[in-house]
Amino acid sequence: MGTEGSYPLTFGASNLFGSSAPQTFTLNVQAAIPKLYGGSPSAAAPLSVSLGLLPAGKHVTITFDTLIADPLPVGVAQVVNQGAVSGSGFASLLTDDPDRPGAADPAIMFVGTRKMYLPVLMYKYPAGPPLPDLVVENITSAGDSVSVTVRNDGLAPVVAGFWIDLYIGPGSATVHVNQLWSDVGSRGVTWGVSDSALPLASGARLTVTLGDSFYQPLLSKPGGAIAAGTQLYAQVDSFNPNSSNGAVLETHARDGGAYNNILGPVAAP
Ligand SMILES: [Ca+2]
Ligand SMILES: [Ca+2]
Repeated sequence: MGTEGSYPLTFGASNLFGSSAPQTFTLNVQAAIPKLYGGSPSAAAPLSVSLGLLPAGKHVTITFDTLIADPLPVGVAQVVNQGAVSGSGFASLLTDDPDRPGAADPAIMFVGTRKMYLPVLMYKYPAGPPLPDLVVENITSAGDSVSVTVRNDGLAPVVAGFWIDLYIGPGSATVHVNQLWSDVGSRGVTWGVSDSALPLASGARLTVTLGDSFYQPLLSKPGGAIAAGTQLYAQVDSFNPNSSNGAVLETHARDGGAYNNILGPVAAP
């Protein structure tokens, strides 16, 4: 399954210079440089696009077809880029992704490879055999470091890899699987828990931390220090594009119990 292809990246820019005369702007975009797991970075030449004369208060949206020339590293699922708009008489401004909250977000394009990171397992158990049951035990933060501890409350070990999402000050609570931090807010952290932590035995805990071996920098935007009182949520087994069970079939999914994979809101200290 290749990830080469052409993807749209959309930038927005507004002339917010009030009643001043129309001005000429230029959008400058650097080619994104994928770099993960020691892969060699490569980049196309930066782009500079004249936006022409933009009257005060007018908005322009520019969509690029982004060509991904080489397969993305396993685990990389988004292309992130941000332009800068320059003109005369002001410092360059960052572009905004119009589809995301905030006024100066980088454009993020999910390219559908996240599902490649973990094996997709098909379960066809009849009711009965013991299953795992993942829960989030706690979220701890201090300054710009943050950790999430998960626990297996089920009677069987977790043998498949799974995702953990941390939501930092989301616009709304996360309530179900496949609702990732980037779906409800602009700051968050993703971990991909894989082989070195498995199996996770019945009763066992696992703590993941910003920057550890499970941390997914290209799927994360922690955004620096977490202010006191910021609402934090975490979801374990948060993602599987092919199943509402996540990557791990748990007791509540099979037997119809309440979904217990989300902790929050927890106020940052
Ligand atoms: Ca669970
Ligand atoms: Ca699950």
